[in-house]
Amino acid sequence: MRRSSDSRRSRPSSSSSSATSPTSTLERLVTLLFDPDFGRVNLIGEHIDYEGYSVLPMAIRQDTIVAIRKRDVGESAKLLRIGNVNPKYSMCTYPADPDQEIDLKNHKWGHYFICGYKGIYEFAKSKKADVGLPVGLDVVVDGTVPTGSGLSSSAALVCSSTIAIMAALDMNFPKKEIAQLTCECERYIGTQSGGMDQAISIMAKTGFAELIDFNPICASDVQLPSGGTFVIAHSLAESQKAVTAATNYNNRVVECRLAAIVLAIKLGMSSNDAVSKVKTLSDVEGLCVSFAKNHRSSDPVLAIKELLMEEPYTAEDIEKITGENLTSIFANSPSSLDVLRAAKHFKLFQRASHVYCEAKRVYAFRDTVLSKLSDEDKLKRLGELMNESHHSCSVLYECSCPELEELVNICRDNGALGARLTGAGWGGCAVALVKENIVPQFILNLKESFYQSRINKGIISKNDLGLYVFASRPSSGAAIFKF
Ligand code: NG1
Ligand code: MG
Repeated sequence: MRRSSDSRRSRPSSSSSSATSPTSTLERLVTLLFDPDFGRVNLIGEHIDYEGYSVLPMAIRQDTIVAIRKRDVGESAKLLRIGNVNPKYSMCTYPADPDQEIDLKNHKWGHYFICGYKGIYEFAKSKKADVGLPVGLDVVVDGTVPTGSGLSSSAALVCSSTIAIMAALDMNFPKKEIAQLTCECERYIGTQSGGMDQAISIMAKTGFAELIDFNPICASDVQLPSGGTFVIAHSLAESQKAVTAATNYNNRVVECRLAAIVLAIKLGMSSNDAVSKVKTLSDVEGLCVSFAKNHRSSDPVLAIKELLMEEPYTAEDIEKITGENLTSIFANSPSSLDVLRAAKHFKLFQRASHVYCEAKRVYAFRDTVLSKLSDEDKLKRLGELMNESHHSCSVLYECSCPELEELVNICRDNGALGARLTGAGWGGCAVALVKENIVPQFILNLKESFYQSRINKGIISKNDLGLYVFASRPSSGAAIFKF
């Protein structure tokens, strides 16, 4: 787990820094460019961004910083050298070649930088921007977003790397375009992510949560009711998404695609069209209107109740419906083929139920915030929606874990209005909505009921507790500081 939060808090100020002062390599690098990018906590809307549905996250104060400088002469001009202030992450070296392949079988933390590096060159090429020949880059990364915690440390690193490279190469693109490009380039790591983390990392504003829509990416400010605070607590189970993708994250993306294809066929689309055109469950929602002719509602949840079976589907079951082998449906996606190799069956009904209901909860959350209810009643309703979201993640999407279940229950037992896992799940953090006036006591209770036994077992140190449980206000998104 991470070192103490204060270990890198003495950043040099712009006035005291100078590229020529006789400082250590790190300090000299840091004087060139600061680029903090913030972690995020998702308040509601889990595992639906990659299905095209809106989500509602906010940025948190924990951040990732990338310091960067160009090297355009000698041998260094051929290399990307990526160091980390945290000794747990050893130096990574790559060729200064935007066309390099990322070695997915050999996962390294520096690969996230390369996602941004490849992404920015590709984007610049598509915009016909003149970037000149590749140059070497010296990079140092530091950060306080806990890794594998569902707080989007990966996206914070990809986004801050991308922006740092963009600035080092004297390029500048609008925020919406950077949000889109970072969402796409994180997929080089092999996870089939949606765009939530990158969008909020780039577009967050202090004081607001954001409703993020996709296709195209768009963020609308959501002012949360007063009197409530979000407390984030780590379950101490680390979720290594890039390593477990085939059975966890990417597995769910594949299941959703299969659910969407099967549903489209059941709703009357030809199998050829369904296989070639339907990518997400949101693509199928419109077809439910024709289903509605014989039913009272075009609600996709009613359609799946009638058209999908609750028992898990085998590959053969699905192939009978589609008339095509699953391996040929996913032939262009090596990470999906990994999923097919690892999966025994596919829970199409459960995954689709989660996605459609969770998508509605996001709007119910936003509508509650905008409603005429008193702040107290708003908070109560938001808490209920968070609890419903957690239940769905846990039971239908099966992305919780015993540690998260324990933590969420402890949050509720100690007065949270609502509590849920946040981020991909399978470990990582929970977020609880807590009345402001009980926050200090609430955190103390969590320390006693959840963390003390882990401190006793030596899993974490008492001094680091503040890293694992904290209250957070909505913070701002990424920024560039040039020196
Ligand atoms: P985390 O757990 O923060 O990596 C992931 C995805 C999101 C979203 C959530 C689940 C990435 C970079 N992020 O978040 O896009 O799908 O899971 O809602 O893959
Ligand atoms: Mg991540």
